[in-house]
Amino acid sequence: MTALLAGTAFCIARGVYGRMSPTTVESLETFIVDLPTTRSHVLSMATIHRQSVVIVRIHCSDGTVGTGEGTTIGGLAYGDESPEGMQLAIDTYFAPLLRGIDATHPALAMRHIAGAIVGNHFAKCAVETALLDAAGRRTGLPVSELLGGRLRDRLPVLWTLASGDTEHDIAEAEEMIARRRHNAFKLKIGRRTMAQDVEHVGAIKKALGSQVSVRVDLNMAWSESVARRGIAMLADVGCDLVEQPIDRLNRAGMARLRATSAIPIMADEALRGPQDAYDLAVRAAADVFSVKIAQSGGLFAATRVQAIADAAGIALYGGTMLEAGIGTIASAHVFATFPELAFGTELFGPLLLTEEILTEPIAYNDFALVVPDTPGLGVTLDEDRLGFFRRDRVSRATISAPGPGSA
Ligand code: MUC
Ligand code: MG
Repeated sequence: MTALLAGTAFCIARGVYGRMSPTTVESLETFIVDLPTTRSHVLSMATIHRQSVVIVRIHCSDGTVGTGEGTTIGGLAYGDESPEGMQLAIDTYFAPLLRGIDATHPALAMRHIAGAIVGNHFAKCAVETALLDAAGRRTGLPVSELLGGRLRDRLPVLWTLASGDTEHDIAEAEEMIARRRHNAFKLKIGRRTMAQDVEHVGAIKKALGSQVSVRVDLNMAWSESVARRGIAMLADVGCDLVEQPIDRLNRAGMARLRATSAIPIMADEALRGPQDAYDLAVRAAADVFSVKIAQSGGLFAATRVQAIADAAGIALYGGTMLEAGIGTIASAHVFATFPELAFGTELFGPLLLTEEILTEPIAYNDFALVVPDTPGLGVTLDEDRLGFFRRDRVSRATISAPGPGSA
């Protein structure tokens, strides 16, 4: 392992044994891009009007460049890593560990990182994505094939209704159905009283009809006792699934709610990687796992969460942190390897943003996302758009432009 990481490797080249220089990581580049959302997105713990996306680029000695993304929701309102914190962690702690190491073994490189850095799941995911993108571009393989092999080319994608207004949500859903973009909807609730929320869900379900799946996400807003009554009432108005109704640490409570619920309970915030997946499975605390690559600690870790769910008979759903194009496609490559995806995905992040940062937008049609089959992630950033939306654009311009009175 040391030899593999050390910058040279003993290998077979053109049938002759010899020492040759491997491809190494030369440098890492990070910057934050602030992208407005198409409307305010109201969650129980935050209302967002923009997404702040950390872009990571890994430059390798063979000229290959891999790209990753680190994105969260509402600064520090959802998780314990902020965009600014991710950038600082990558620049200060990840970059020195990665510079000069063999870039052709992403899993080994990430093991090296794991040995020196605890937690920081979102930052790890961004770096791992960039390493896998570079490896895919170098070998000519899509990331889904590097992860073990894709089983599907299309992923069903639902839409989240979170405008904060029932009539607006109904109109938005009807438009999505008419455009054949989404035919399942997740409603963000937990801000209002439980009775108001149930009424909101019931009105939307009634307007959309029995063919359309309506689910809810509480983002941990309820106590266990409110959840016990609320889940029963949601089931009565035709809701299909309840996501993370109570605090992520109250796993015994999740198990109690699940034992009596008529509709499936999904774990989201409670699921921060394979160990949580195992514990939730042992406690029978969830019917469904929302797998998120960043929350899991990376793409490889997300596939391990899937394996645990599979062994425990837990259904799967492909979750999002409302990532832009890079994070969304990285997630899509992972979910394309899942044998079972009973509840589809919510990979609509780029569609909630006013700005496209890819040269070719992700293809969405007939209620699904099309997973690219070209090398690496299969998407390319639009440098002009990035240049415009980079957070450091103004400060860089200020620094380089001579000010009034300067010589
Ligand atoms: C979450 O908690 O699931 C996913 C979709 C959405 O609207 O918010 C995210 C976060
Ligand atoms: Mg959720």
